[in-house]
Amino acid sequence: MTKQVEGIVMGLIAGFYDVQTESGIVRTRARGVFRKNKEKPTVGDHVQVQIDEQGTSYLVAIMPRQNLIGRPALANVSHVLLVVSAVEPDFSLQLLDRYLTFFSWQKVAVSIYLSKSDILAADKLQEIRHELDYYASIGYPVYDDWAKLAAELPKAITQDQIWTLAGQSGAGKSTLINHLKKDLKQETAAISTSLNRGKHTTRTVQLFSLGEGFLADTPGFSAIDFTPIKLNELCNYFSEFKKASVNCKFRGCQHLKEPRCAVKELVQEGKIRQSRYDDYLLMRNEIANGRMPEYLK
Ligand SMILES: Nc1nc2c(ncn2[C@@H]2O[C@H](COP(=O)(O)OP(=O)(O)OP(=O)(O)O)[C@@H](O)[C@H]2O)c(=O)[nH]1
Ligand SMILES: [Mg+2]
Ligand SMILES: [Zn+2]
Repeated sequence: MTKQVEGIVMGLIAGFYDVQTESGIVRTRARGVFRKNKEKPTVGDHVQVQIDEQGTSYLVAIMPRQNLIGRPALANVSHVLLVVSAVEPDFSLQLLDRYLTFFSWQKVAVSIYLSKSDILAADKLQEIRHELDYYASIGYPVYDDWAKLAAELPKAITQDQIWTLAGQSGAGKSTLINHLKKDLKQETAAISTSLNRGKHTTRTVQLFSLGEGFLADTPGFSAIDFTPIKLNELCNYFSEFKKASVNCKFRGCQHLKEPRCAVKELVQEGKIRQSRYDDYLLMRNEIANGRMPEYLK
């Protein structure tokens, strides 16, 4: 008798999909129909798997997705754990703002983890902590201690939620996942110092069970494309701008040259970070020009 089971795609290995079902992992191929429809099952997808009497299984249906992010892609992400390194690669507010804005646009919540705080001089570290306090004040939980994260994360990941690591290559995503799940041994590697840009060691997306849901390791991705974002909606993805904008004189204020702009007033008072505002202007330019600047590629 043929039976049909539901599950979540955990990983992709040489054309096979590993699907977590109630009765364990099923390694299966996908029906040819997906190729014809230019659809592709993706890690994180909720799927239906058909298993016949001989035990042969086929992935036969993909349930509607909440979202699809990254390259390689991950589906149904509810929360990002963004890993930013204090050094190697250097801490970058600009890159942090890029990630936060991008994920805000994708309607994905973000927590920030500062890695490599153990190898930076105390005064420099203090500066970074001070910067991150600002991000905590605008609603992003910040961690710089993996032990604390390891204690809280499993409780935070609720039923079937998919959380993912994100951040620059070499930032320490796989290292963190190794800390979080001692039995996992994701490959980590020293970053190439010549470029100060991580060497890509993680090449595939894979889900690991954690708490009541999943945590995904992903290859580092830092080339974020803002061009699909509508220019006049960008300001909505800066949470503190959005909050302040109810006090702007004009509805739909873009916080540029408009009179009585609450966002610009807060920037002048030092209550909104100048760096956030500058990054907002840079991203606007990028969207208006339809391409990202060369130095960020
Ligand atoms: N001292 C120190 N080294 C770290 C820390 N986190 C990561 N590293 C080192 O940084 C290097 C890169 O770490 P990975 O975990 O491979 O980085 P990744 O973010 O997974 O990189 P990709 O897979 O390329 O995206 C490795 O040599 C790690 O040992 C940390 O908190 N402290
Ligand atoms: Mg990695
Ligand atoms: Zn305004």
